[in-house]
Amino acid sequence: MRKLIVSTSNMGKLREIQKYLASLPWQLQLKPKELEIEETGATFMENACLKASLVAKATGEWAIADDSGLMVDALDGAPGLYSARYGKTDKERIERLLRELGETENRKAQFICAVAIARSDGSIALQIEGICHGEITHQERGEGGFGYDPIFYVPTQQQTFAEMKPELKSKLSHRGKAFEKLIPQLRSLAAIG
Ligand code: ITT
Repeated sequence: MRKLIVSTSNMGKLREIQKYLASLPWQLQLKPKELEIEETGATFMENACLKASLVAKATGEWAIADDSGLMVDALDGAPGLYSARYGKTDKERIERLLRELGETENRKAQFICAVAIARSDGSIALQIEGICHGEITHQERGEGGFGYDPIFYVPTQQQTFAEMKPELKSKLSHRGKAFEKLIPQLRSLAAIG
């Protein structure tokens, strides 16, 4: 079975990625801890490609990476590419976002997820993006998920990501949309061997 290194340090992301790829004939392995990749790209996709490519080259195996972030309309797209660097912990990041948004009426936001898969030589084999539209709540709601999930509300479900059953978030989320497109392509790649 071909190995696929998951290039992430985010355990919430890892859990979700493992579920999406569970039925595929790839043996997943977490990237070595000491491999830290600086996210110097100008877009989510550039960062996903960087993370996949450098880990593939360093390990000599195929690698998958996900670069994601929350873009809030009233904050001109912030925190965006800096979503992970917006504070030191999930709690700090959420508090900062709610503070900066204050009582602003326009709460519209999008979660973006860019996924890239690199071959063992670092070249990119697949790249795909998913988007989920929603709104930022006034306070945290729900206990599930990770990251900004307690403040990302999906109007069609009347729930935040953190209030949803994991299966529902998996389907609707930015990551879910990206993997929905990625899985058939990844299946073909695995079949080619
Ligand atoms: P990597 O090692 O994979 O880079 P990271 O946490 O640094 O992990 P990103 O650079 O992609 O990941 O930053 C994304 C930020 O957005 C980070 O704070 C995540 O916790 C958050 N995030 C990403 N996907 C999310 C989701 O589905 N729900 C809530 N928050 C999410």
